[in-house]
Parts: sequence; C-alpha cells; structure tokens
Amino acid sequence: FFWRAAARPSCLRAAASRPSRLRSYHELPPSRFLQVSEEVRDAVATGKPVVALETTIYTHGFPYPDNVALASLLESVVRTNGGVPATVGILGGVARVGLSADELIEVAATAETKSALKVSRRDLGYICGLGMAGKRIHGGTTISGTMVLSHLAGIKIFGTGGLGGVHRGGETSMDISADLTELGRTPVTVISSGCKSFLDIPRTLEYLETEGVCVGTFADGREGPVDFPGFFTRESGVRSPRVIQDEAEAAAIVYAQSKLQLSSGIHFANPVPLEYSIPKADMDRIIEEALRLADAEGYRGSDNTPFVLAKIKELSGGSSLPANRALVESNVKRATKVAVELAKLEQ
Ligand code: PSU
Ligand code: MN
Repeated sequence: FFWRAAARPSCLRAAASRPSRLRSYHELPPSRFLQVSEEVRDAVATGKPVVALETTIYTHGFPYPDNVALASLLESVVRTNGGVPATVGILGGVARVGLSADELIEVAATAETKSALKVSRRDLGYICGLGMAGKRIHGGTTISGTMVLSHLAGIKIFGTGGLGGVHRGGETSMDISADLTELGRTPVTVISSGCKSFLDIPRTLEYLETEGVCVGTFADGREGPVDFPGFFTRESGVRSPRVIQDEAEAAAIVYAQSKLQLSSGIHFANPVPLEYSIPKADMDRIIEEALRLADAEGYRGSDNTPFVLAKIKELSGGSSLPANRALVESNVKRATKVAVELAKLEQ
C-alpha cells in the first residue's frame, strides 16, 4: 500500500516539497500549540537570516509602554541590518514564533499587571496545555523557553540582553538557570552581554563547560585574553574561555558546529558599548544591596532574577535603563550580522 502524492494529507505533501536541509518544525504538521508566522516560516525555508528575540525581557524586565518601544526598536534593528526578526512568546496559551506588532503590545502590556508567566522549558507544556483546556494565559519566554521554540521553528541565532547563570550560593541552593542546561542541549546560538554579577560568574562558566557549551567573547581587535563581560561592565574579573574577533568568525563556528551535528548551543558574549558601561565598584554596591533585599524578603526560585533585576533598576535611580537598552540593541545588531554571515555560508 502506498499513497499517491496527490492523495497524501496536505501537511505531508508540503513537507515533501520543502528543501531537504530543513529539519525540525518543517517536518511537523501545523500545531495547535505552536504557531510560526508566515514571514518567519518563509524566511527560514528560503535561507534568510532570521534572528529570534525573547519576551521575558518585556513581561518581567521593562515597564510598559517602554517595553513596546524597545520591542519595536529591536525588530527594526534586525531589519535594518538585513535580517528577519522573530519575537517569541506565549499569546493566549499558544506558543508563537514571530509575534505581530499588535500581539507584541498585548504581551508587553501584561508588565503593568504582572499577569504573564515567566516561561522557561519546564513551563511550555504547562502553559500550552492549559491554553488547550481554555485558560488562555500570556507568557514571556526566557532564554531557555525562547531557544526551545526557536529551534522548533528552525531558527539558529538569537540576540538578547543577559544570560541566566549559577546564582551566588548555588552550590547549596542549586539555583542554576535553565538557560545553561538549554544551551547544553539545544543547537541555538545566543548573543548577550554575559551575566550580571549578582550571579556567580566563575561557576556559571564551569557549568557551561560541563554542558559542552562553546563560550566566546567578541574582542573587536583587542589583543590577548579578554574578560567574559558582566552585563553592565565590560570586565568581570573572569577570563572568557574563548575569544572571537568578529561576526564572520562567529558564523564560521556556528556553521562548523552544525556540520559536526553537535546538538549543543553556543554563547557569544558582546561587551556593553564602552560609553554605556557602568563602573564595577558602583554596580557591586547596588548588587550587594539588591541581593540582601531578595534574601530578606524571601524571593527565591524563578522569582529571584526578576526581583533582583527590578531592585538594581530602582537602586541605580533608573540610570541602568539606558545602559540596558543600549546593550540589548548592540547585541541584537551583532546577532543579525552573525545570522547574515551564516546565511552566506549556508547558501
Ligand atoms: N538576566 C538579565 N536580564 C534578563 C534575564 C536575565 O540581565 O532579562 C531574564 C532572561 O529572560 C533569562 C532569565 O533567560 O531572566 C533567567 O531567569 P532565571 O535566572 O530564573 O533562570
Ligand atoms: Mn533559578
């Protein structure tokens, strides 16, 4: 028994006619749980440089409506640098890759009421399952959640602000961000400004090594070893495991790793632009105080990072916001350039 082509279900027919190098989502039938926008689908299928963007940064990081302004800025940074943006999030209990402008506003507006869920890998089945059951919750996807969905949609490059890590005291609390295990198991390249120093940066890098994650920092002509950046500061006091000079080198590493069929991800750290960096001593004081308050007020688990980030913002008198915006913008620009170089290699 065999199907004639015309008699096959349409999803299989469509899959058969797509280029063979596409795997993952393209071989799956359309899903009620995951929807990829037509623009993103088409861009992936035709080998255009697509850049994923996360939404926890909007639902749990920036206030509304600043977060909407940031979201549209980041999407236009991708477009003006020759890429196609794919903002990832959960809209009404459905995972979405490529939110429209209106949909993005709907997700970002939840920052006011704090009504969106922070969604990492563990939460994806929960929020989409409840969506099917009629509870249509919105969710901001973390780096981990965004990587999972990006990979399902065939996207390889993802630009964002800061990476989660091993928390200070993580050796007893075991609070280790799911971003790190995700990088160990999902072949997506994340470009960020490294880890905020409220985390334990040396242990974070150790953990990433154990997970098999290549970590390289953009040196942009700097000679010799460079530090892994500490988000607001270009130096963290911890040396970056690897150094890369530019986007072409970065893309070559992504390309090699995918040809070797390594299933792990990559992290490229892009230090904050010099003019926006905040002196380490100033930041250290603010961070100590934010951590003390988180501990005193009992913010643990997945609530810890958003609380500490909000306190840092508050204690810095809002002066961290422009730095934050500038570094995300710079990371997304870098991510797009890496995606453009990668698309050339894949032609
Ligand atoms: N660090 C930042 N800014 C952020 C985050 C981390 O400097 O917005 C967000 C990202 O979405 C990241 C998540 O994936 O927090 C990590 O949360 P946790 O530490 O609970 O894993
Ligand atoms: Mn955690």
